[in-house]
Amino acid sequence: MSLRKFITNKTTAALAVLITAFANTSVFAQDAAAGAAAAPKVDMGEIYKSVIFYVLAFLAVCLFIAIIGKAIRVYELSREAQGKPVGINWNRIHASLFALFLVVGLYGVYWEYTVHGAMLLPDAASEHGKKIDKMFNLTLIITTIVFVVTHILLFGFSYIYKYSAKRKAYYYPHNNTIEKIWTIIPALVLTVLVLMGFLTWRSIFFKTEDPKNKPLQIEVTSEQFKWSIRYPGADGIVGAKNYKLTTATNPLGIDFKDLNSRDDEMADEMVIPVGKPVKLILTSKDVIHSFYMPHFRVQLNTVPGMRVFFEFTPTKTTAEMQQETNDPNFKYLFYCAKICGSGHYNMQKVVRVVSEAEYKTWIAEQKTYLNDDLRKQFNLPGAPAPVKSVADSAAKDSAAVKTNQMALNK
Ligand SMILES: [Cu+2]
Repeated sequence: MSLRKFITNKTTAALAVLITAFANTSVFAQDAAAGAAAAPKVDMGEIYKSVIFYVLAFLAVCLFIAIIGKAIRVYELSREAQGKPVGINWNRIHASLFALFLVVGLYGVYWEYTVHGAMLLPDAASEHGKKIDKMFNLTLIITTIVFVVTHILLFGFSYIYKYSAKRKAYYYPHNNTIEKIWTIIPALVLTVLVLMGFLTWRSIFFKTEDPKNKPLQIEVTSEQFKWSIRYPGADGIVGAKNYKLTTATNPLGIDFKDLNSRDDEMADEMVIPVGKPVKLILTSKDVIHSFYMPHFRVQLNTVPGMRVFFEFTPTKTTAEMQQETNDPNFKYLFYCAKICGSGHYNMQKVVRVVSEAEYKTWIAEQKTYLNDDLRKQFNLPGAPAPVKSVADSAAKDSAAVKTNQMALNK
């Protein structure tokens, strides 16, 4: 059997299988429809949920395309046999598809910018965030211009210079001037962008602390799958921590021997006064997480065994942002932005930016991490009655019981 015949036989066999499959499905559908008329309702929507339906639909589309292809081939072969010129000019069709792709693609760019562009975050709510937005917008403008121009040239040239029997291609292998232009211009633009990015990052990250406007320290500890927030208390300093001190009563491993730790306060949300610098101290208990505050343009990894710092100044209160976004339920949040395990999606906490007065009222209501249990554990003054006396009385009691028993045994 020749190869051609073999392939034809194979194709026929495959077609037979497909046709049988279709016939069976339609019989099945008719059965189902008949059943629906007599018996309780059969949900026809269920058929559209089955994988087999989509597999068959895909095969049907493939079959349809194959049939069209074969028909065109037969048309071309018959023209060839009759000695007529080629019926379909594929060069023209391909060139037109390039032009169509350009128009549809450019509309897609426009659609992305207008529809999805509106879904971008609102203006930055922090001082340094404005600088980041400026860099982002500048990069986006430059890359968009380059993208649009290069694609018009790419697809436009493919259309304009499609094959034509009347034209002879000009052999043009090399041009130094063009090489120089398309090497030097992108190099210059990229150098400027990288340098600007570097300087912007340096101005955000490396700041000298203003002694007159000391930042509010807030420590955030990540763990699977929650955040713990620690405020510094009246001394303004978040105290020391040691992972070896971690217990059920002291989950953050705070070292209460350090005087700075004793007044540290716990909070269920992050409340910060507007217009005041905040210094975040970020750390992790287990794996690497990523502390992410999108509205403030803050994102840093939290790394176990390391303390990472970041200083920023919020510029808009939650209330102002609610007005600006026209959403009375608007809340700032911070999230985990690194897939850290099964409960990752749930790692978020509310951030409230309030006036200085509101902040003072709120912070006065927060409880300290140091409690009676921890006072006892660290032998600190103010602990409830020492453990010793309780143990003593228990020992006395058991001694008394023993004496009684001995007396009874006699
Ligand atoms: Cu996570």
